Amino acid sequence: MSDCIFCRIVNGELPAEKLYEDEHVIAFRDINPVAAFHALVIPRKHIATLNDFTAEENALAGHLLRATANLAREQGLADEGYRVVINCNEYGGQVVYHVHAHVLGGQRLTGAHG
Ligand code: DGP
Repeated sequence: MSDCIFCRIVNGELPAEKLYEDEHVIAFRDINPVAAFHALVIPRKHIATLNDFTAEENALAGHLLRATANLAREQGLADEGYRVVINCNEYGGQVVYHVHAHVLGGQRLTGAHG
């Protein structure tokens, strides 16, 4: 989708500090970090929200989750711990409608929801 910010990052039309990419997903630093480490992991394919994954996309959903864990490990966060958040729709605080997993870490995170 040409009007989607994250599709434009996928296509290379917008810059991003990429930390990982493969055939199916890209990880890059959040432009507005709320933790010492804050990255986003997104599918290359435009899927608007967590609600929109289909059964045919089970493998992609699993790959996205595994990629978040691999990123956290590569960034040295795995042992101390980190948080993965997927905001969904308005009440969930979703702003960018291209599904993404926030990976937060590098510090002790307070409360269940930060
Ligand atoms: P959410 O509220 O879950 O939709 O979070 C969207 C996140 O996307 C928010 O933390 C800021 C980040 N973001 C928005 N636009 C850009 C951008 O152009 N580049 C990068 N790197 N991050 C962005």
